[in-house]
Amino acid sequence: MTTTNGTTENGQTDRKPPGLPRPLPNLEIQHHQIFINNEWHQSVSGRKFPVYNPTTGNKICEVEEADKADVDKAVAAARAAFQRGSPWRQMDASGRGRLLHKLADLLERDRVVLATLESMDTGKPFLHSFLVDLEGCIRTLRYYAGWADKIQGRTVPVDDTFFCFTVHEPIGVCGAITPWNFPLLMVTWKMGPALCCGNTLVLKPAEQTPLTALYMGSLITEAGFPPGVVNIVPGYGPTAGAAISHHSDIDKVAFTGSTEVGKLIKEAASRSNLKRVTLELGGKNPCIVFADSDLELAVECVHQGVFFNQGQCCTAASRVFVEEQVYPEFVRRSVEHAKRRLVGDPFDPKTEQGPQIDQEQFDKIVELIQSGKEEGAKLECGGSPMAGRGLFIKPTVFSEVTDDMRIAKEEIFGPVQAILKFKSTEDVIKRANSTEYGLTAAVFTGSLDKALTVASALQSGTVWVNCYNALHVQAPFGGYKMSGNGRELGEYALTEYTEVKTVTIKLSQKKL
Ligand code: NAD
Ligand code: NW8
Repeated sequence: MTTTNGTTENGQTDRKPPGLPRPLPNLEIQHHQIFINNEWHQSVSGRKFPVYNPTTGNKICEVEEADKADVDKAVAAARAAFQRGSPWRQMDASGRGRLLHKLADLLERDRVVLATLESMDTGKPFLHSFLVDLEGCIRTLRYYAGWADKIQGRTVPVDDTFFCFTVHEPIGVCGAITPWNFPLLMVTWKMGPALCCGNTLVLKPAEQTPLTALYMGSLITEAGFPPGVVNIVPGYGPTAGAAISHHSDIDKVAFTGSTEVGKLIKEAASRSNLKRVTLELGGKNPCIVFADSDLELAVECVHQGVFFNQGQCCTAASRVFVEEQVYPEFVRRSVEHAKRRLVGDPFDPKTEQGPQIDQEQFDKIVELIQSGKEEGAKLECGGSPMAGRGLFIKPTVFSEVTDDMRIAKEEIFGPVQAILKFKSTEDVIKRANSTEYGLTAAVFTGSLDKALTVASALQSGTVWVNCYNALHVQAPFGGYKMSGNGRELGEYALTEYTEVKTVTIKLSQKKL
């Protein structure tokens, strides 16, 4: 097998230049059952659910459908694996790091398989799966592998009749509920920190896209994780997902998805056992383009920012505010970019945009495009599905968008760019902040002063300056306001997967 750097597995240099990775044709689906205790299980109910390829509409396979009874089995396995004295709890911290590195090695080995599966399941271009999603997955696992033996408590100076120290302990059994837009990447954002801190995991992937998470099950076993440390329960949200959020023997749940479901998760946590909750929800992310910016850079970044992953990103650049002097030029160039965007077969290396994930999302996007037309935004290009092509939607640009329009307020999660105009910095800051969301924002300017002023004023978990989607595994990611609670990635994520124990020892003060 050839690796990405153009060497073969035994280290010899390949004769051919590395070139582009190629997807695997006719890939057979090997893993479609429930993964508990490093074994594959059928569902307790005997039910299965279908998984579709959004590009063709064809059924890929059926997957065993987990429900509450299966979640109970998975939680019991995760609890047993977390017991004091278990192999996982006895393992030294560096051992956890070695296992995570081994898992990353296996993802590298099977990178083409996983990228092919991800593209079959989501419709995202294969090269994006390979170069963005899998790259992010591998980096995330390696980064948290490195943390495993560097998680330390402190000694705390209290008065000198005590000795006081803290221990950062794993929380226990962690639930993870992940979305369909970055199926495997979101699994690693939860699995990496959960496992490096010594927790055990019950993971429910999105029902639309469970295949890469299930494949990970086989790699978890192969890497040598003890049984029960990772358990994977494919199934629907209101059944398997709710069983996790309501479970009284799950100590923490991490969720990525819609704000609506995020609220249900927190409510379920409070009604059951007050499990810790981290949420990564949506955004209506403002991008502010000043007249003094490098306009071509801004146009290109914002274009990728809104259209990347078929527009299905929590970070999507969905409100673009452009300063009035450059507004017409920005719109003109953005339309040019959108018209040039290649929509088609995700397995064609030239393709930049595939289909939307499913009929429900497709209908929601088409309805929001319609609302934009009716509310008086100017349709510059696109504005409709690709005729006769199922779930494909043309890259769509609206100009003359105003703050009250639905396309300026609601998360569209589709290939729709809304361009608004602004006059003054004070005005645009207010407008950018007037939303319940606060996930990401971007500023394009040549002025350091403007960049820092706006970055400081925006209520947003991330602010990008002269760049977009610049995610790094070392840097925390998460939302202000209703975009979420807590942070993923970076050192900050470790605090979401540990409890702090304070141990205070009274010194006898006897003369020795
Ligand atoms: P969703 O929130 O319903 O799904 C995300 C995950 O939550 C899935 O695993 C799902 O099975 C699970 N889930 C659903 N209902 C649940 C419940 N009652 N209890 C526990 N878990 C439950 O998202 P969706 O319906 O697939 O998409 C709807 C909208 O959500 C999108 O249009 C988009 O605006 C937003 N979204 C955001 C992200 C993100 O990355 N922040 C990802 C996907 C979708
Ligand atoms: C984790 C993720 C990344 C990474 C690189 C490039 C473009 C878009 C995304 C992205 C570790 C290292 C790198 C992206 C990923 C997820 C979301 C939105 C954008 N991630 N990337 Cl939700």
